[in-house]
Amino acid sequence: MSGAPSPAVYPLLLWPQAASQAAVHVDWLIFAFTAVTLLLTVPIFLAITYFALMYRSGRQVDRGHTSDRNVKIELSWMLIPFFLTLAFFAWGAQIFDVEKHAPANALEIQAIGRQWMWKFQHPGGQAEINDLHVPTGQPVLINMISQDVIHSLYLPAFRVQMETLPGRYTQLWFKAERPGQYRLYCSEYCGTDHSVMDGLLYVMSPSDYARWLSQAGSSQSLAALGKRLFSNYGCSGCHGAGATIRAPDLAGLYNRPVPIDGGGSVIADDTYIRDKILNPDNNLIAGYKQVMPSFKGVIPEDELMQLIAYIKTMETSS
Ligand code: HEC
Ligand SMILES: [Cu+2]
Repeated sequence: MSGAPSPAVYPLLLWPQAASQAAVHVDWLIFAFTAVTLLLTVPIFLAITYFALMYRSGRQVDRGHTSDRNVKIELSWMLIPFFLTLAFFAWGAQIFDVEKHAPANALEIQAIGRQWMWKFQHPGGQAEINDLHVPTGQPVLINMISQDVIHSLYLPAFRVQMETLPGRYTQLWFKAERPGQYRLYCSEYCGTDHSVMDGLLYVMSPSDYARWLSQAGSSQSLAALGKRLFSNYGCSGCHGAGATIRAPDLAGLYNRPVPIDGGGSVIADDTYIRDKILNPDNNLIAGYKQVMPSFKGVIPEDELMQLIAYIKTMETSS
């Protein structure tokens, strides 16, 4: 692969080259904020030094002071820095907002952090440990969770970082511009081997990525794997067609509001569905008797992601 320097050559890159447009924006924000901070602090330090020398004890100078106040000057030194820093708030909030909303056409990759490794699953069912392959030119959304303690997925070349939490899905997204190899890290201290919880991010042209997928060894897509689990774990016995137990139809469930027993509703997102499988007693659904067994300690995180991938594909029958 060409382009980016091999990580082995630069073990510690303090400011790795930006590998996406978004990363360039973040860099501009950092540059500009550093410049403004210097603009606001350097003159003060210089003035302090100057006055300390000028009025040091024993020096013959005029130490009388006037009682004149200049309201304009006093207002200006309060209001100018105030509005300058407020502008940075707006700028930062705008970048934050973009980072929070992945484009709809994003390629969704599932990630699991655990002591001490990363596991990634592609929509086609390909899985990899610590390393991650992605294509250029397409937004990549990483949906992640932790299997134990808090970790954090950090992609310095893209200036993005997100905590992985036990029990809740979090996301980050980026759009790679140039093929190359970049580093990925866990950036949340997570125990003895935290320092080796890292890997390589391979950014490939779409055709190279397609070739990589085809030889990465997967017989079935994530959703197809989930479909098999759905019958293996007996879900289909209650939720499938022809079930004798009255259980909700999961078709079209994803991202829809679910009415909750006792009023209100919750959106059936990934975290809700996962929680329902592990703790069915939470959020009882209005109009149903709770007979679903808990699958806590039974279904591991990677299979939960496969089940959810399958539930997402279930279309309404009507
Ligand atoms: C013994 C029957 C039974 C089995 C087995 C079962 N469920 Fe359920 N499930 C239910 C019932 C009944 C409800 C609705 C009551 C409740 O929990 O509020 C439900 C609710 C759900 C919901 C929430 C549905 C909604 O409309 O919000 C999801 C998601 C779900 N189950 C998934 C699964 C999965 C995945 C499996 C297999 C790992 C599974 N269930 C196994 C009976 C079952
Ligand atoms: Cu970690």
